[in-house]
Amino acid sequence: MTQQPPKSAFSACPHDCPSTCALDVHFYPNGDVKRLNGAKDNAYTAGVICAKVARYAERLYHPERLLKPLRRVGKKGEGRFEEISWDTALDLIAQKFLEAEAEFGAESVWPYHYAGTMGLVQRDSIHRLRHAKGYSRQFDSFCTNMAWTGYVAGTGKLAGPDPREMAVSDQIVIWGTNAVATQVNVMTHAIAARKARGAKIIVIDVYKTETMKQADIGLILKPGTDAALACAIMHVLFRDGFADWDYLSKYTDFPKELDSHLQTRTPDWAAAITGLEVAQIEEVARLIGEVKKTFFRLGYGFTRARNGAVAMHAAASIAAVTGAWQVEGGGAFHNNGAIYQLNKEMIEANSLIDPSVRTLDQSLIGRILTGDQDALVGGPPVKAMLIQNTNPMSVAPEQELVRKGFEREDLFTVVHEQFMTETAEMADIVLPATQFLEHDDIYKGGGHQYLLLGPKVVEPPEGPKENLFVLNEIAARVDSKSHAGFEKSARDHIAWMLENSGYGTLENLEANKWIDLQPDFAEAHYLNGFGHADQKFHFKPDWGRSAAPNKPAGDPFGPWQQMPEFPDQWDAIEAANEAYPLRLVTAPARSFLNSSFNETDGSRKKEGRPEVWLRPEDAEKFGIADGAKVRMGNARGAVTLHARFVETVAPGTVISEGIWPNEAFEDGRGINTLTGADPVAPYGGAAYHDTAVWVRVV
Ligand SMILES: Nc1nc2c(c(=O)[nH]1)N[C@H]1C(S)=C(S)[C@@H](COP(=O)(O)OP(=O)(O)OC[C@H]3O[C@@H](n4cnc5c(=O)[nH]c(N)nc54)[C@H](O)[C@@H]3O)O[C@H]1N2
Ligand SMILES: Nc1nc2c(c(=O)[nH]1)N[C@H]1C(S)=C(S)[C@@H](COP(=O)(O)OP(=O)(O)OC[C@H]3O[C@@H](n4cnc5c(=O)[nH]c(N)nc54)[C@H](O)[C@@H]3O)O[C@H]1N2
Ligand code: SF4
Ligand SMILES: [Mo]
Repeated sequence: MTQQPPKSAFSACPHDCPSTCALDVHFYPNGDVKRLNGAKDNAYTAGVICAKVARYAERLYHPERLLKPLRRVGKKGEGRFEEISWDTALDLIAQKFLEAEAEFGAESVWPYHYAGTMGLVQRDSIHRLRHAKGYSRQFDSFCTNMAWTGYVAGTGKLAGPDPREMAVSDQIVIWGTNAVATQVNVMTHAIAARKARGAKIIVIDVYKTETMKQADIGLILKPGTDAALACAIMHVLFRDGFADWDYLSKYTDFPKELDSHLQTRTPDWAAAITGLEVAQIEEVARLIGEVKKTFFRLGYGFTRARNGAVAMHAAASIAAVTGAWQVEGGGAFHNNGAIYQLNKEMIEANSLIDPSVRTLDQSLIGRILTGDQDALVGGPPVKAMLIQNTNPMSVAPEQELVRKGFEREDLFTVVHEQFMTETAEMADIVLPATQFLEHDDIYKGGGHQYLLLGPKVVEPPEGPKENLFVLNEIAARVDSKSHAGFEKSARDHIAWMLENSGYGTLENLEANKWIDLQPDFAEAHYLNGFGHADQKFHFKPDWGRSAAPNKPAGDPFGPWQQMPEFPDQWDAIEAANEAYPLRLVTAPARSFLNSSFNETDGSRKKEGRPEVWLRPEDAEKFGIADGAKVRMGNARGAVTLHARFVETVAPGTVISEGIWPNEAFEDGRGINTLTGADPVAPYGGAAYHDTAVWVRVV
């Protein structure tokens, strides 16, 4: 008798989203996946997930899924491939990697990855191959650098109050995150607080997002001016007696100096910089002063600028002026990365790291592949790549260079993917990958405090293989140093990591689905002191030595010596000028997740077409009509898309939502043609929302 498939199973969302939802997977009687729901018994997910993941069956059973290894037969990027067997593919990859190593050294091979899956086994096993071979290392700079650096500069630690405490707050400030689109569960808890206790929701963004539409108060400021707003808020707090001096003297480093520094950072001063009204700033400052139980939910969006770390630090500082950190439902939360403390030796083989091997910045991939000596850190050219979990031909900045790099005939590129992305199209070998429901993995939350199991719940179609398989098979063929991690299945990896991190057994996690790692109240609210050696919150950060998580060895990046001593507006952004009169923000689209889901019809229909949104009065200056086809460009390149009039965008600002497939643009050039890769001070990162452009009628 064949076994009946289960009606439901549990899993965890693998996508790069702070919510890392706990999922219930529902099946048809034939065992096919029907629908995904949010787990009701998980206190953070609380039964709610986003629409794009709820309809995951569309992605899982997509007719265009990659099912066979492919070898390029046409020219680079032409899209002509022939099917080959896994063995042929793996042997060829090994041969090419060994050739590159023999001729140019192991550093000429660059395993390149990011966060298509956030599963710790399937995402991070690539490091094991890297370290076992001495292949080039990767500095992760797409996403978190400015945000984490700025937050940790203040708190000394990447953790904060229990995010579920939002539900018991009296006021929630959602700053620089479009939570409705990017982490829906923030809204679940914020709305619960509003329903239960009339909590006010304040949203700070550069246009009226879906999140702002749900707010009691929305502040629309010019991009890159958040630190000015934060300073003026703190000015009012000090001026009007809302500063908690008992708290300040016990828990912070230089409160008196901050107070005097802020004397001139008045609401008038900030209004001129931010484009806000003085009265708006005064009102929000007063509310923050009066309501101690204010929860600041600080997102990534407002840090994707060349002054982003300063902006994050300034915003986090507000809670230290009011002492909101002391109360339940108060404080400033960004990410919980520091609470996990996992032993990843078996996955990553960190013991095999040779510190003399160079580290390449993932955002500089365009410069690296086109031979920029600075970007190559003086080492050999990159001759071979293995790419997993990322789509750099779309998501990386400076696309014109990225394209030129991938077009190189002497570059051997392997892309392991679920779909024929624009990066896969540039490959010499394309390998088909499993999706998360088809392999085992374990996930940690960024926006919450759970460690969650995501077990394999369905069989993959014949063909696609998990990342772990590919890495272990390549390792076996390229003379790598031995490491026990190459012998383990995904389940064995999970079990080893759990047991060696003090989190019990896999069987235990299987029975409980997740582990709640929330630190106790005093620790989470820094009542025992902040994470710095002096246990204080730092208003005056040591930017040159800010110990951001994952900071590579070496000097800080960019013009860090010019960073302000105290929270302040820092004029490091790519300012508008005569040639580039508008400032572009490339905000997320609700139905895409970075470039994921932009292959599904459901998501594409919801998003429409690539557009640039701008105020009618800004459009008028350039003779642009609503709906017109326009070119938007700068010194890095230009794209073609359609204009839309939106009254509720900050003046002088244009918004383009979503990382559309390049082919959705008329001339095949995607939005990251316009964004810059220059590393942001003091710890790198790409300033995706900080771009000066012109817009013209075609
Ligand atoms: N639907 C969807 N969900 C996603 C993603 C997605 O692409 N789509 N991406 C995922 C990933 S990888 C991440 S890291 C997270 C990021 O999620 P968020 O923390 O939300 O960050 P961003 O998506 O960069 O941008 C959020 C908001 O910041 C605003 N913003 C831009 N510049 C400024 C500024 O100078 N000041 C202020 N106050 N606001 C500004 C943008 O307009 C946007 O509304 O979301 C994840 N979730
Ligand atoms: N203009 C602009 N650009 C941006 C941003 C922005 O706000 N604006 N945001 C930036 C940010 S925050 C980030 S994090 C980056 C993210 O950029 P990426 O890390 O590239 O994220 P995704 O687009 O989600 O692409 C991940 C790819 O991984 C694949 N994948 C998923 N699971 C697996 C798996 O198990 N195995 C394998 N082999 N492949 C898998 C998916 O099919 C997908 O094509 O983009 C950045 N780019
Ligand atoms: S909200 Fe984020 S974590 Fe939750 S299901 Fe959607 S993409 Fe996944
Ligand atoms: Mo991200």
